[in-house]
Amino acid sequence: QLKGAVFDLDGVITDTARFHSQAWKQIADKVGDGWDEELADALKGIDRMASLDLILKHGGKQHDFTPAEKTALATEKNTRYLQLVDTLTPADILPGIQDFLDALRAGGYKLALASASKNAPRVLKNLGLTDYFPHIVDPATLTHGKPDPEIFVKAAESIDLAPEACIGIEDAAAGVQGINAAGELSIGIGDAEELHEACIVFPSTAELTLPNIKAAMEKGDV
Ligand code: G16
Ligand code: MG
Repeated sequence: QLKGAVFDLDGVITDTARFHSQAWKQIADKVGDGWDEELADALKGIDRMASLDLILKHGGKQHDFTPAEKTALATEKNTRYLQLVDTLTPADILPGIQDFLDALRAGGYKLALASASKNAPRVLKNLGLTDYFPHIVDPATLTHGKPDPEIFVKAAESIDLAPEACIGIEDAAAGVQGINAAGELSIGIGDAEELHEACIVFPSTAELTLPNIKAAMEKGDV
């Protein structure tokens, strides 16, 4: 019996990946590092300092900066990122998500947010979705990032549910792995091949509805 839903933010509720990419690319350019789409994809769901480490490693520059310099680069990225985040409005909620949230709420499901982003409350506020998510896992409390199940386990705990009673929704393969390891029902949004580990995959958030989830479960996909 499903009683709750655990949401990833970036790529599920709204597309902040383009802002992360834009802000990180400025840092990569500044340190004379290369940038490509593969690197941008690899940063999805990865926390801020781990993202910087990946970017520096990509350009072979992982040993060129002191911890203090790295903190300054991450802060600079975040300042730029927040300028971009503050352009978000409710029009930037991904297709179908507002209706899905309303349907879940009407159905008595509990909602929790499992985002690696320390800026998640600000993003939700700009989208007008703060009231839907009284339970947001604070990424500062985590010892391990995705694909570790920790964030998804804590999200279920925050809404007093067993993981088995929750669906988890993710657009990143690492996130899907975390949801599976937490014991939740994983729903992937995006490419079926890339997200082949998910119990159910929908090509986009537009297909993310309770009837579609129930149909997939009855079909025995799950
Ligand atoms: C998001 C993004 C990542 C980003 C991370 C941390 O994760 O996908 O690219 O690095 O948050 O963000 P911040 O620097 O704002 O703390 P998620 O879990 O929402 O997909
Ligand atoms: Mg995501």
